[in-house]
Order: sequence, then C-alpha cells, then structure tokens
Amino acid sequence: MKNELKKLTKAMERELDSKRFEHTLGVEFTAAALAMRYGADVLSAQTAGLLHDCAKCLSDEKKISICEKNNITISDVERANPGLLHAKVGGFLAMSEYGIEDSSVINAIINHTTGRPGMDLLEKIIFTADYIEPGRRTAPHLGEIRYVAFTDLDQALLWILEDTLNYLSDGSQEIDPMTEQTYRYYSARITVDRELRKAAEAHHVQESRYDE
Ligand code: DGI
Ligand code: FE
Ligand code: FE
Repeated sequence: MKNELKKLTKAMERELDSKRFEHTLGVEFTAAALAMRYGADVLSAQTAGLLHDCAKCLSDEKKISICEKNNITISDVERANPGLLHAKVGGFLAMSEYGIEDSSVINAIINHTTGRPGMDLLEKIIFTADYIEPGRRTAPHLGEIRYVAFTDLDQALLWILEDTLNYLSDGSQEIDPMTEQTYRYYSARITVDRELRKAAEAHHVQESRYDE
C-alpha cells in the first residue's frame, strides 16, 4: 500500500505545477495528522489528500470536456466558474486514472471545495486540511483555525465556511449554492464556541511563511 502512495505521489508531481504539488504534499501530511487525531483511516486520508487537487492544473476546456464526455453534470455556476469543477473532475480521475475504489476517498475529493451538508469524517478532514496545510499563507484566522482544527473539527469547519463566504461576499466571484447550503447546514447544527475561539486567538499560532 505504501508503494501505492509513492506511485500516486510521482503521478501528482508530473500532473501538477510545483506550487500545487507542494500544497498537495501539505494537505496529505495535514490530513494524516487529523486522521490520527480523530480516528479516521490514515491511509485513506493520505490518499485523498494526495489526489484532492489532481484536476487543478487542467485547462477549463479540458475540465468541461471531461465532464461532458462522462455525463458529469455541470451547473450554471460551475459553467461560469469552471475552476470549481476541479473537485468533481478530480473525483472522477481518482477513479478512472488513479485506480481509487474507496468511495469515501472519492467523495472527499469531490466535496473538498464547497463541502456539503452531512459530510463524513474523511470529507471534513480533507476540507479542513486543504485550508490549514502548512504552505497556505493568506487565509483569514489561519493560526486560530489551525489550533481549533486539532481541538474540535466541527468548530474548525464552521469557522472555515464562515470565512470562505465572507471572502467570496466581496462579489468578485460567484458563490456556489452548495457552499451556502453547507454553511447553513452546519451553522444550524453547531453553535460557535466563543471560549474556544478566544483560546485559539490567545494561542497565537504563527502563520507559516515561505518564499514564493
Ligand atoms: O484548490 P485549492 O485552491 O487548494 O482549494 P479549494 O479547492 O478549496 O478552492 C479554493 C477556492 O475555491 C477559494 O479561492 C475559494 C473558492 N471557492 C469555495 N467556494 C466557492 C469558491 N469559489 C466560488 N466561485 N464559489 C464558491 O462557492
Ligand atoms: Fe481544490
Ligand atoms: Fe487544495
């Protein structure tokens, strides 16, 4: 199985530009750590982390043509913002190109950008790892959310969704209805833990910085 990860790592190094490949390794590593913390399958977390952005460096035309050839529906928002399709297309390629059969790994890839109501543990782990991995530099509350992610995964999820919608609400990008649905679902079920946020703010986790 470890050989399998090695093969997938080589494939990602070929498929992705170097910045995206570094990010991918960061998500793999962070997903593994979160899986250890929350009792998810570590190898599944590594596999989903490695492959989550496997379609990120394809052109918009290519992503759209993969969808059209394989009966993957494209919503109006996705057609207008084909970047969003890298998650769905990534899930498809994980199956068709990279031999992944585990549906929980495939779902975690498909839902890593917008999330979805009722995510399972692995989906939450990949969604969160994508936001907090060490190479991520400029997300709001990054240091605080890194702390919270290892304390209470649902609190981290809610904070990430809140910040993502805030970031998108400047109007420059269209909001996928799924991003809003995910936020509404979790904000109805999870009460913000103010004490935890205060603890996270006090914790002052240094945001990682590295040369461009
Ligand atoms: O692929 P990554 O950059 O690692 O991360 P990602 O798959 O979460 O994609 C991140 C981008 O997706 C980020 O800039 C926010 C954006 N995003 C998330 N939800 C939506 C969205 N973009 C649009 N246009 N609409 C959304 O609802
Ligand atoms: Fe992504
Ligand atoms: Fe990513």
